[in-house]
Amino acid sequence: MLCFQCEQTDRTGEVPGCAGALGNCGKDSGTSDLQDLLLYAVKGIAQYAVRARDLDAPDDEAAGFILSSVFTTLTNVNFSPTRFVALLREAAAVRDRVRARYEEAARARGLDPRPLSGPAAFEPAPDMPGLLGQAAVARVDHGIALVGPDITGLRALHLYALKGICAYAHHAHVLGRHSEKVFAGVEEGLAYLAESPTDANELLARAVGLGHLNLAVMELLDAANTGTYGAQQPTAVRCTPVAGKAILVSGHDLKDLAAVLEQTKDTGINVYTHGEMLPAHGYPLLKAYPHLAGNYGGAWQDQQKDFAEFPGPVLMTSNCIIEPHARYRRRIFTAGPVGWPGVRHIANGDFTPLVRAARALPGFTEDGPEQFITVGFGRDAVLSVADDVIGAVRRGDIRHFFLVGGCDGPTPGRDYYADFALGAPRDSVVLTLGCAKYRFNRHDFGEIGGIPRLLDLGQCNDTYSAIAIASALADAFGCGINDLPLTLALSWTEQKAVAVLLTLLALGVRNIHLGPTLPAYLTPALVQELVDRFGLRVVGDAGTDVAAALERA
Ligand code: SF4
Ligand code: SF3
Repeated sequence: MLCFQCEQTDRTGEVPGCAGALGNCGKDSGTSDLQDLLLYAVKGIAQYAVRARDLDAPDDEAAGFILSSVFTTLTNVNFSPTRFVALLREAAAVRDRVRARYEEAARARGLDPRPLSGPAAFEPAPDMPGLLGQAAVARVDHGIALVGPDITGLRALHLYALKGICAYAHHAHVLGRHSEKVFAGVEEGLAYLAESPTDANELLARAVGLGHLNLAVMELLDAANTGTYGAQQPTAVRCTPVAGKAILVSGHDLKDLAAVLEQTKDTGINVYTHGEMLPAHGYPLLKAYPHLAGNYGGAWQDQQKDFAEFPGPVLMTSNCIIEPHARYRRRIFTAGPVGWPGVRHIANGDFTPLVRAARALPGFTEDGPEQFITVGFGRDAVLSVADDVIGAVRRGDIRHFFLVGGCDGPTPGRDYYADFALGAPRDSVVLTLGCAKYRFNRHDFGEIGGIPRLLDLGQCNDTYSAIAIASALADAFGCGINDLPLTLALSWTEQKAVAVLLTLLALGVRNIHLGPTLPAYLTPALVQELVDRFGLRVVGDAGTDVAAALERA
């Protein structure tokens, strides 16, 4: 096992990365190797898929499989080795189908179809020892002795950006939104990695290209969410319980939440959101369910305490899951890409077992004190008051915008983001998204001329809103995004944040404060490159960074 894909990775050894029997997230070595092998198999599908698509014989079902199976390998998504063995077998079958399509399309055009080598020729071993024996070739540092750490790091940057892109694209796909451009881009990116590229300049240029691809995906996801559930509206969300039976839904998947709400209609069971599900309360078609009762707990790293204390069943619809404690192991369920050994998985959208568990569990016996947080400042809501915002900037009432968001996590140094947001001057507005906001979203930031000083744009999945808002402000002021009085402080944990970072870099956004540490797979030379080209900076002292941002503006 070697895994260095997330911010929690082990940095105590000479070479960074989780390499023992267990990663810092709880992923065991066998599961990690199976994940690597699945990615290898998926690269093999992509090799044929690119060729089939070039011959006008795309297999969009295979593309959907690529999205969902890559999603399972993100940090804190799936820890179940049996799921990976099944996915490996399915990947081989999907590859065979795509290969047959390619061969048929080639012959139909009088071409001679060539069998491909590398991942495209991978055949999973029949048993677990055999599969684990195959994993060496799929390791993320495979070939490092030949190509060195810089190329290995750039390949990793690619792979992890593609993981983020696949996760976001999967969320759009389950809501019925996909595009040929996105499918083709994902397939091309994976097929490129299958060739073990060695050109650093090309790898860097392609990394920026993945940023553009992710922008297209974020736009697709925005259209999927708003097209299905309406545009987010500012909404006060109760963050204390009400008496009654209860279900807690965590992760990012709005469709699963909608299904749970529908299947608990008129049952008397209340549904609460946890972690990244909080922004769901802002969507008109979701908040229309009166039993969407409120938000419970904090960000994902608090789940062992939150879930243990919650008096009902819990559903994890996407990242981030951590090892369920005995206190709630029998009442937590997974759905979609998520898995944990021994935890009940609901694959078909029928949440009857969850509802049954809610009926059998006590629920809340009394109401908590009334407390609210406000969410729902998606692009439509913010841009509907754009004239007020622009006027406030012109009058000097708003001096600066800070976007403080991204992932939260258990590693030290993340108080930086709360200090940064809370340290922003009274004449500035703080935009936030992702789960990092739980460190400061219960604080009363007040208003500037009726405009709330804290605007929650939504999940990390709602990055398109942030980009649309920044672009609209830049247009209004007749300048570029970098010329706006806007500073970004990004917190990262997993691979979706890497995709978002590349999108921002692809858009030319400079001087992003990234932390709490930089990705371990980026060598000092690669970091220097990003600093030189994009002004990327690692977070320092929050007060100093806020002051420096104001100085630069
Ligand atoms: Fe380590 Fe992160 Fe990989 Fe888990 S996902 S094994 S914590 S690098
Ligand atoms: Fe959070 Fe996992 Fe990334 Fe969606 S829930 S931001 S870390």
